[in-house]
Amino acid sequence: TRCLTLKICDCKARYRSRFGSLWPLPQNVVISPVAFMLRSSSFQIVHSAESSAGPGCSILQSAFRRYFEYMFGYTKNQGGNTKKGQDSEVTELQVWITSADSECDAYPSVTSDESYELTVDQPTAVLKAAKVWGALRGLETFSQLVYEDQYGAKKINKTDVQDFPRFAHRGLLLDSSRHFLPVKVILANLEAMAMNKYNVFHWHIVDDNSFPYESTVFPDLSRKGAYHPYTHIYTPTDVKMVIEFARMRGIRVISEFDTPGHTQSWGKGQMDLLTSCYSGENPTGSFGPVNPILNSTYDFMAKFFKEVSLVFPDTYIHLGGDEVDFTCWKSNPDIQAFMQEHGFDKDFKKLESYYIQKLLDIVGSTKKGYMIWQEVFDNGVKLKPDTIIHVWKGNEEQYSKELAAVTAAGFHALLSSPWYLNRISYGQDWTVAYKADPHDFNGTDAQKKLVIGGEACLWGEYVDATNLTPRLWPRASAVAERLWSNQNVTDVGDAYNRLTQHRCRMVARGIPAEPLFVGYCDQEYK
Ligand code: CP6
Repeated sequence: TRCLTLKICDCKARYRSRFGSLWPLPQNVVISPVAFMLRSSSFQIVHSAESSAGPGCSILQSAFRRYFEYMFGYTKNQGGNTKKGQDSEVTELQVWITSADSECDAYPSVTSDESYELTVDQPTAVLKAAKVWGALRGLETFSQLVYEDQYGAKKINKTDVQDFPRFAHRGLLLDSSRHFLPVKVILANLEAMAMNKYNVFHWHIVDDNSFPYESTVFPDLSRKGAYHPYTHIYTPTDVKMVIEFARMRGIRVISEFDTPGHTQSWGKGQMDLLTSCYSGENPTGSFGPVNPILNSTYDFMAKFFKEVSLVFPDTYIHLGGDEVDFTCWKSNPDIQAFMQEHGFDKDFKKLESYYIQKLLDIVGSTKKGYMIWQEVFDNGVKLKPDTIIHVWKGNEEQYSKELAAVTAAGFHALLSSPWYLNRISYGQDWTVAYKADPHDFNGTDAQKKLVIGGEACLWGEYVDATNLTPRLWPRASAVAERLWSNQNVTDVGDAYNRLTQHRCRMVARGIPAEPLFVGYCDQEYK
């Protein structure tokens, strides 16, 4: 009956994968049946003598601490019996950064090397990586290989891993405008992201409903546009904290300031930024998208994005550009006149393109690359060749067509359509996310190479701090494996066995990830 209910296992009642609880599955892994002891009192994570990084590397130093604590807990087994037992024991994990530049003090980027090799043997395990980013991924893998035997003793098997990501961009979108998300919640989810080898936090920080980003150049934006002018804002210190916490985990922070639509909250603190809507000859008192016909709009955007480009160190900014409603623009007589002057006729897509074009030039001059939602590409806006088109609309047939069109035009693409985790349904919908693949479209190898990855999205209309984490995890884990692991990793039954254990591990580490199905965890959430 278990199998009938699940409809996903092959009815041989497999309860464990031969890959243990590894998630996402490494590209190459061989786990031998030979098991070694691992004891907190006699185990340490150290820099290898040959490593280009040492105790001065704070990324590694704090990762060593973090993973030691995940493996052994804060207090458990401390001191204890240090006499060597009969079993062979792993007493050291040596971390060896092989490249002369470890990138310890750098920010991660789309070209960061996240590959690593891990050899678990006794008495020493070795983790080799060119850069710290690979070492971070390898430490997570090492910690996932540790398990408790029937007596509660920590064990790890002799294992070889060679691993690297399938896609360079593995992102997660959180929306802090529809509901304010406390920094604590954001940090907890960055931690969960690291457990799943995600490497991009797409921060959809402002939108129609509120403007929690505290701008130093335009403080009125959050003073008037946030839900609350000082409890529901992200101060410069908060933003720095999020960025540094993410960096320590090899995660980029890409901010999104979505215009010209989705900007109602901007209007409260910035006069004349939004278009006045009209009923016949009279303004109605309500506002539409950013007013694209005023010079003051572009002066504002230049100053604002100059600040944003300095606050967020990532070399990319997401500029939105989705779902622009033309009703208000259509109603406004000044805009009608401007349309005539510029020969746009009644084609408001041309006006939208006019705005975006100018915005892209402004942001381009800050030396940043940009990402935009697919509408901007669909409307034929002229884009810099390094622009990333974010595909979010449609069903499988529609988004695969879009991916084909975007890459045929030579642009980089990022897929989110199948990963709208804000959508919920009864049953095991993680399998739907798991089965989608960014390379499932008709195109040449060159086109496939232009797909840099994907992002899971958790839009915030129905989500705040109370339900965000369980709504996201472990479904976002399914996306993580699709984006990290080899294309041929598609066995849903094996994935189920590993994912139930991975989910319990997240729970044990303090992340309230929801269950996939019936069952229990050895360490339940507390
Ligand atoms: N907000 C913004 C949203 C959405 C988008 N942009 C959205 C659209 C459809 C669904 C979920 C979210 N809430 N700014 C689209 C990119 Cl189902």
